[in-house]
Amino acid sequence: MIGKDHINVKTDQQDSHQEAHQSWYIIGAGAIGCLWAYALKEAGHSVTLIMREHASINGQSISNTTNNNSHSTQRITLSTMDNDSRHADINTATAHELIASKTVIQHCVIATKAYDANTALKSILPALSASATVLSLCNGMGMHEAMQQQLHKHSKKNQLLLGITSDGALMHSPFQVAHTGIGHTFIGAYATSSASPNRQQKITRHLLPANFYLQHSLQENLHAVLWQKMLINCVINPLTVIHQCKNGELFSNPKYHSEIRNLCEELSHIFNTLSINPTAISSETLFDLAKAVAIQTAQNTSSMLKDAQLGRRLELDAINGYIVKLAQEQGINCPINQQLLHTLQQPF
Ligand code: KPL
Repeated sequence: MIGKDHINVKTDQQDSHQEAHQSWYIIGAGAIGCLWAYALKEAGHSVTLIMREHASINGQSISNTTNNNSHSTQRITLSTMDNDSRHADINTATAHELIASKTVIQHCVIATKAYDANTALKSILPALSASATVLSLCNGMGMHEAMQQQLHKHSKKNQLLLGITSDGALMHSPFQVAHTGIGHTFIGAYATSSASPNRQQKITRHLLPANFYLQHSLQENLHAVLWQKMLINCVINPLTVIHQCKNGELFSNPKYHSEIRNLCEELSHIFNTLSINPTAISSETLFDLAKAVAIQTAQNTSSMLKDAQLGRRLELDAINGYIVKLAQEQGINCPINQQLLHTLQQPF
């Protein structure tokens, strides 16, 4: 059941000032969703995790605690990089409960799998304020346009922001998350909205408090950062599944190098032929970028390998599948990516 303090209607004017206290709603209680829930709560905000009707995480069903105000709560435990254990109690609710209690959502994070992002957004649309800010932390590409369309159909003043993060996070069990790599999150607008550039900048600038635990910065042109992360994911994610190895081993083991180089060659060729960025990327640069990220996250299991280990659907459509789609639309050969897709579509 949702109580009154979830109700949080704000005006545009309030929006443009940094607020000491905001109410944040997060969809996706995976590693990144829980990391952000912890960080926002620690920064003094109220945080509600929006759960599925019969929630389960990594195959484990979730039971909530109901506190005195009859809110459902969950305790998030975060293991920090220096082996400290920190806790944050956060509210939980389903989208139905929020809509039924006439909650108005002004700030929302979507941290689901890429293939769930649009459905997740749809589920909370009736509760979104007409000037809400939605921050997508999803991996991959291809789903943002549909999200933007949905949001703008709801209200032209809604703002879709993307957060491109290199933070490493690992879920040990439901709501028990480890921060396994200190990364950085670049945040910027997906596309220009009907809000004036000034208002848009203010929303983004004042989105997160100065004492926010996770490193982040605003990025005027997110396109280049988004694509760089995407290309790196196209290298590390599928190959760690195929070789069943952690990120670091992919590059520390020389027997994988020629395969990585061939994949980088094809990816950079597609990227440059499509003129995605004004600046081309060489296959050597892509190899070095992917290697740097793999070393930085050496002990991490890539998100795709984790999904494969848990028997979950892989985010192929938003990563290598998206590249294949773009290449095929323009008649560019992409046999290596096609072969990767074919291999990864088989059960592991
Ligand atoms: O984003 C990642 C993922 O696992 O999806 C990388 C960069 C590969 C780090 O694990």
